[in-house]
Amino acid sequence: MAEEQGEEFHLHDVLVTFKACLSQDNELRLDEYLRGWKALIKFMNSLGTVFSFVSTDAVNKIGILERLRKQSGPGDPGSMQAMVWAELTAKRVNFKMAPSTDTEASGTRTFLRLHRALLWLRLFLERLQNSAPDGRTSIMCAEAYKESLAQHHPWFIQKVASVAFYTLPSRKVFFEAMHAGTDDEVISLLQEALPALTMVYDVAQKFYEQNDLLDLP
Ligand code: 1Q0
Repeated sequence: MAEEQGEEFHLHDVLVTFKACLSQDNELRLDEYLRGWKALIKFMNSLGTVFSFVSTDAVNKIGILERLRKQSGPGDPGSMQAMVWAELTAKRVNFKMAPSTDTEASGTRTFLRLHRALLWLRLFLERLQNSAPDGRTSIMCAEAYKESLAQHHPWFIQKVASVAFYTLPSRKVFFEAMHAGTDDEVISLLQEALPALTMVYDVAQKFYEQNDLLDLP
């Protein structure tokens, strides 16, 4: 379990948390997953207020899942898979309509939103890890977005996001904000973090795909 170190973001926390996300039989532990997201949000907030529209939505979705975790009984294994099965059995998942309030939102569709964002993160970090010292974070971010989240966002959000990307700090500032040492040390930590993140992503993707849940409104 990653202990968050004060208010400061440490790339290492994210690595530890995502590594702890999967049990031996590939059950995805929701508490660890949400803890990983919270560390990422902390990082994003340290980059400035332009991204508050992104973090507000992500924080909201984390909150929905945390509330559901608290409501679950003592016998609940606390995995994403268990949550989805329970909701499907109770017919809590709406396949036709988006929820009009947070309390209506199923954990299944809420998790899917974070899961899609995890693909963005993975594609972005892959680019960052392979980037030259003068690489532009705004371009890396925009490309990763286009290949992932943008495909699920309406035109208006895509426009706002593309403007926000221009305000991203430089690669140098990014690396420093990760608090993981020299550039080489940041890169080797990213090299370690990416497979962990990818495994978590792949387990969820396969599960949602097998159960025909990838297009939930
Ligand atoms: C650091 C740069 C951050 C750039 C983030 C890229 C994503 C931008 C676009 C997001 C716009 C979100 C506005 C709301 C959208 C919702 O409509 C949408 C759908 O929800 P719903 O309920 O209407 O169906 N929500 C989502 O798609 C969820 C989006 C959450 C995005 C969360 C991204 C947070 C990322 C934070 C980590 C940054 C760390 C970077 C490097 C870390 C190094 C380890």
